[in-house]
Amino acid sequence: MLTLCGFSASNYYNKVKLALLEKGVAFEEALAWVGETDKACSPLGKVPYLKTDKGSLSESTVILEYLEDAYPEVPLLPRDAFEAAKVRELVRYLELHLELVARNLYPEAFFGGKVSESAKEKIGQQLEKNVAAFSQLTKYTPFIAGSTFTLADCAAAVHLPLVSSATKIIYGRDFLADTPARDYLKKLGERPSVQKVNADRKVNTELMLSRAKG
Ligand SMILES: N[C@@H](CCC(=O)N[C@@H](CS)C(=O)NCC(=O)O)C(=O)O
Repeated sequence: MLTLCGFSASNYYNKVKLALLEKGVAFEEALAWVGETDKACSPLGKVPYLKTDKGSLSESTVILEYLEDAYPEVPLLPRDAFEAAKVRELVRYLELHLELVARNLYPEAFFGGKVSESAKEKIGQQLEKNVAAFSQLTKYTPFIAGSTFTLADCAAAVHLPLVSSATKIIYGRDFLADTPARDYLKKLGERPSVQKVNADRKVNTELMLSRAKG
C-alpha cells in the first residue's frame, strides 16, 4: 500500500493526491506537518513524500513520474513520446516559472508577513513575462495540454489558483485574468478528484491556521 505523507493544505501534496485519485491507485494518507516530517524519507523536510513497499520518494514531480511508470493502467501521460514531453514541459513551467516565482509573494499574500516593494516589483515583472511564455504552451481544449486529462492538469489545478490569488492580493490584478485559466479551473472543479482534494484542503487549512495561532 502507498502512503502519501504531508498535509492537504499543501499544493505540492495535492498535485500527487490528484494523480493518485485520477489513476484510481489505492493509497493512505499520513499527516506530516512541515517540521514534523521524516527526514529519512524527505531529506530536506519538504512535503509531500510517498512511502512505498520498496522505500520512500520525495519531490512531487518525481513521485508523479514514478506513479506513471508503476501504475500505467490509467495513464496521465500520452503514449507518444513528443506529446508526453509537451505535458512535462507544461508541468515544468508551472512549477519552475509560475509557482516558484509567485511563492515569493506568499509571505505577504497569505501569511501576514511583508515583502519589500522592490521585491514585489521584480517578482511582478518576472511573473508577467513567465505567464505570457506559459500561455504560449497551453491549449485548454478542454485540458491544459489538449484533449485528455494529464499530469499537467494535476499541476495546473494546484498551482494556477495560487498564482491568481497571490497576484490579485499583492498587485490588485489577477495575472491570469487574460487567460482561459479561470473557466478551465471551474470546469476542472467538477471532477470528483478535484472536489475531494479541495474539500480536504479547506479542512486542513483551517487546522493549519488554528495551529499557527496556537
Ligand atoms: N520541490 C518540492 C517542493 C515541495 C514544497 O516546497 N513543499 C512545501 C509545502 S507546500 C514544504 O514542504 N515547505 C517546507 C520547506 O520548504 O522546508 C516538491 O515538488 O515536492
